[in-house]
Amino acid sequence: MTDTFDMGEGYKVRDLSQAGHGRMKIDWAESRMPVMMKLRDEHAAKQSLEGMRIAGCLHVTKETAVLVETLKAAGAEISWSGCNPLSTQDDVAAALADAGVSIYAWHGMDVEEFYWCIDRTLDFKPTLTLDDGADLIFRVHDKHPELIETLIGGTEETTTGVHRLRAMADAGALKYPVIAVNDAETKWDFDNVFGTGQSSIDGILRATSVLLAGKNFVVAGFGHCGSGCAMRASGMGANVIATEVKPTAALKAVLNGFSVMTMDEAARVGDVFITATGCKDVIVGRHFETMKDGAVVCNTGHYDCEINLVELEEMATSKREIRANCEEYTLKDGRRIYVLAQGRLVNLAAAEGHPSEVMDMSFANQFLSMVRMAREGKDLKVAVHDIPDDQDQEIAKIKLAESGHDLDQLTADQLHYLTDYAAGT
Ligand code: 9W1
Repeated sequence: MTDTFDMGEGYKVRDLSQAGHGRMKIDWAESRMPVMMKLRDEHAAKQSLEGMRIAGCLHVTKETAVLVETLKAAGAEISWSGCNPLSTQDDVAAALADAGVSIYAWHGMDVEEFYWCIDRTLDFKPTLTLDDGADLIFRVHDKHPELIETLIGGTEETTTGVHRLRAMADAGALKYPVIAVNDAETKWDFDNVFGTGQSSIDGILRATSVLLAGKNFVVAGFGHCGSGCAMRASGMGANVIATEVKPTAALKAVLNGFSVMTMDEAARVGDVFITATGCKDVIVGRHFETMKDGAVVCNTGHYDCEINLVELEEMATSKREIRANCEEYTLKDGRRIYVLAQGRLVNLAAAEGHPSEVMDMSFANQFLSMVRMAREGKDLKVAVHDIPDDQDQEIAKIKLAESGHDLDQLTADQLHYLTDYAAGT
C-alpha cells in the first residue's frame, strides 16, 4: 500500500489515473439499472433537485456512482464519502472525481481518515444527507449541530441504521427528518432474497468452484437471505436442507420442498453449509466433529460470529489457504473442513455484493426519497418516515416496463367489485 493520493479542489482519491477503468464499470452498471436511467431522464428534464446540496456516505461502487450521477443530473450539488473503508472501489472513486464530484474516499482508510472524509463532505453545508449506516446523521448531531438549521432531511439505507434512528427519535434526540429507505418492499425483499441469494452462491463458487448439483446444501436460517440462498442452490440442482428455530420459517422451507432438520443432524450429511441467521454460534465445535471430509462452510449473515472458528481452530492440527478466500482446516483424524472468507460475509468478501439490477431498485428508493424531501422542504415532520407504498409500486412498475413485462389493468367494474363491500361476493 502506498501513501500517495490524488487530491485536488474538492476531492481526495487513491489514483486519478484509474478513472478510465472506473468509468467502464459505471457504464456497465448503467446498462443494468433501467429504473435509475429512466428517473435520470425524467428528473434531469424537471431539475427536481435544483438548489439541493446533497452529502452522501455510501459504499463507493459502480452502482453508487449511478446514483450519484443521477442526483447530479437532477440538478443537485454532491459531496460524497464511502461508508465502509473496505467497500470503496478506487477506480470508481477516481471516475467520479474526474467527473467533477467532490468525493473523499479510498480503499483501506483508517478511522481517523474516515471521519476526516465525512467532515469534508459537510463543509458545503448540505441541505440533504444520504446514509448507509447513519454515520453522516450521527456526525451532524454530535459534531456539527449548527448544520441542522439548514438541513431539510436525510435518508438511511440499512436496518441497523434505521433501528438506531428510531431509538434516537423515541428519545427526542433526532433533530431533522429521516426517511427509512430500508423498509421499502423494493429494497428489503429484493436485496435480501435475490441480491444476497445470488451473490452468496457466486461467492461460494468463486472461492471453491464446487459442483452444486447433487450436493447437500445446508442453509442455517430460512429468513429472506436464507430462503434466497436456498432457492438459488436448489435451482442449481442441490438438495437443500434448512435448519431453523422459528416454526413458521421452518414450515415455509418444508412447503418449498426442502428438508428441515437440526444442525446436529445436518452437520453429518451436509456438503456445503451457509449460515444466514443473524445469530452467533450456529455452527460450533460439536458440528465440526461430525462433518464429512471436504465439507465447505461459509456465512452470509451476521458479520463473522455465526461460525465458531475459535473452536474449529482448537480442533485443527493445521490450517492453510489453498485458494483465495478458502482456508483448509485439517482435523486430528485427517478430515478436512474448508472455511470461506474466514467466516465473514461470503457474498461481499468473495463476490461483488448485490448485482446492479438489484441495487437499481434500492437506489431508486434513495433517489425518490431525496426528490420527496426537496419537494416537501421543511414541511416534513422531524421523525423517521416510511417509504409510501405508491413509491414501491412505481419503482416496480418502471422495472417491469423497462424489462418488457406488461401488466393487466382493473376495469372500472372490477375496481368497484374490489372496493365496494355492498357489491356482494
Ligand atoms: N452497495 N453498491 C463489497 C456492502 C459492505 C461491498 C458492503 C452495494 C453495492 C450489502 C450493500 C467487495 C459492494 C459492497 C461490493 C463489495 C454492503 C457492507 C452492495 C450489499 C451492502 C457492510 N454492506 N451491498 N453494490 N461491501 O452490494 O452499494 O465487493
